Amino acid sequence: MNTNVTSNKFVNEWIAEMAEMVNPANIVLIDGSEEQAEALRAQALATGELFKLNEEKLPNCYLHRTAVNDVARVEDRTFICTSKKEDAGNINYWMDPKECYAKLSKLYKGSYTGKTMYVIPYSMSVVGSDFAKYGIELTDSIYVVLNMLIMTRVGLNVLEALGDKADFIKGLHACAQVDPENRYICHFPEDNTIWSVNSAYGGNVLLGKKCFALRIASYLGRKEGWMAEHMLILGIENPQGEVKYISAAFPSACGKTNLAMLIPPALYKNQGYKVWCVGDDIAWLRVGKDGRLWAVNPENGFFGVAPGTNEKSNPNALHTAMRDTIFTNVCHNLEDNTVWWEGLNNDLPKKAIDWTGKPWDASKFDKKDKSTYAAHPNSRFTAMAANCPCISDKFDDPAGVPISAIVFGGRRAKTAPLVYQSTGWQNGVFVGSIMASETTAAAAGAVGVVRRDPMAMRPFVGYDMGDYWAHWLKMGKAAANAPKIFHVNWFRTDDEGHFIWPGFGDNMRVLMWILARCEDKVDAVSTPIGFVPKAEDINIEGLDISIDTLKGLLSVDKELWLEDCKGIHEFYKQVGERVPAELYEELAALEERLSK
Ligand code: GTP
Ligand code: SPV
Ligand code: MN
Repeated sequence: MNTNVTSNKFVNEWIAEMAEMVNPANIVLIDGSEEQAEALRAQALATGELFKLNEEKLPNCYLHRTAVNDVARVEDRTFICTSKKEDAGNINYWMDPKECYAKLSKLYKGSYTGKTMYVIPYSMSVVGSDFAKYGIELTDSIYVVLNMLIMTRVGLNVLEALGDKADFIKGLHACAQVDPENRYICHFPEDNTIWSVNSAYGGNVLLGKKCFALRIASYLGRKEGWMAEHMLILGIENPQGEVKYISAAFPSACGKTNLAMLIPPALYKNQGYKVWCVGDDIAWLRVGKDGRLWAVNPENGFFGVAPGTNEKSNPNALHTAMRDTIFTNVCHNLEDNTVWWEGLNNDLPKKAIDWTGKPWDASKFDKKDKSTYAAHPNSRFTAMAANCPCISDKFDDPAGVPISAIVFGGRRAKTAPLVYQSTGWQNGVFVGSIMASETTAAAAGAVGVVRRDPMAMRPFVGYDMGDYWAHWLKMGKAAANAPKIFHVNWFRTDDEGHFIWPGFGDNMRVLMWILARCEDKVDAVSTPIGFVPKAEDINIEGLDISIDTLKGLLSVDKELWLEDCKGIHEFYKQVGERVPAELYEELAALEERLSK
């Protein structure tokens, strides 16, 4: 078999080595052309890997179902394989690289027999830009190829840009038996290598995304002096046409895609405000010559949560996903060969197939019982950024956008107020390090349990968490005009468990306060945790909530916070010896202010 599929000898040698292990029937280089993609789609339709949806209503859209046991990232099967265990740290799962290669080699052995090896050359960020990093993913899955074609920049120009260098991330994926007991997502940051086996789902197998653009990239960023973060990027344009950019880190399924594409409430829209989406999941940030942090979205598409997406909550995402989209694990509406999910609308399809492939009985649907749902709670759409009605004109700008504010946030039923501002970079890093959130369906395991998720990066830091915080502190010193750091919580609930804040588009009201703070246009109340808005400075015109409700949302309960501090101590202890002293100082100072 000819393994010389490129003109780069390092790439070819690696392909030959991997091919010898997995034993493909043939090797196909993905060139990024529409003809090749169309032929692959036809093949996937013939085998039932994809279903073609209604061409009139959903042009060029497809449905895919994964195995029932393969519907989310698997954090306890995700490993960082550094030669020294302490470099992966206490929060990551670690395996010795040699042992891991040996173990996984057995699982890969012969796994492509009778199948094609697809070679996907892709770039994270604009090809040839300062931010760009290149990867090659080998996979036996057409679904993975078609998703990567949407999510990353794929094509022969990537190989041209790579030239004869060995500077690329080597990704090997095999579906194998999709066996959950032998599922492994392993990262070898010292070797620029990712090995994924026995899964065919999203974040486990689209190796450019979490594996490369966060875990490997965070490792590289520390080494090279930049940052890879689990952040959306959006621009707010004022009526004078000036755009200010905000990046925000929320844990998985906590509202990044929604915030990134928000529609301004009438009160702002009527004045001429506009919101532009640069990215919905990942940001790479570098210090610019002006001392500001400049960010790009290294991806080329959105892998968004379907449930809850509707004409009211996120019309931009819905419109983005109306063409050229691959839907995964949503409900197949047989009435008109379209798709449906919980929270799309109230028209439960009468004739439908649920996400597991079985006929769905709408009469048994019970909102309180997830087992009656038609779509999986972590069902997703893979859609092109270029199809997004509010995509920023800076999306393809190789320089990225300058960030005015960094926003952290999570799902907290009680403790965290609607918004607060840190007192400076170091305190802001502390605020990020103590983030906590209720777990969601985006990862396998229990849902709704509060856990620490610093910077929304707990599952995605490719090295020791303490070192990661130290890197954040260092970046603040390197950036003379670093962004201001804030924290938000859209998810406070009342005694019946209902969300108090309306959320979605109305979150812009909070972003406007954040920008006003960045421009020193509004003052604030100093509290033990940081600066909180005066209630009258959050515009609630046209909303159904009173100023007293808003005051409640902004309140800081010292007892709850002191209780939370215990959890922070525990977490810092777990992170271990490399927690920077500055963060312990911040924690002690916080406790002192709370106890006064
Ligand atoms: P990942 O792609 O997993 O990283 O998720 P994400 O952070 O992009 O989350 P996404 O925007 O897809 O939102 C996840 C869920 O949270 C959806 O079901 C949304 O409907 C819901 N959600 C998003 N924003 C808000 C909000 O402001 N308020 C409330 N109550 N729910 C929200
Ligand atoms: C997340 O879980 O944060 C996602 C989806 O964005 S996945 O690509 O599966 O990681
Ligand atoms: Mn994400």
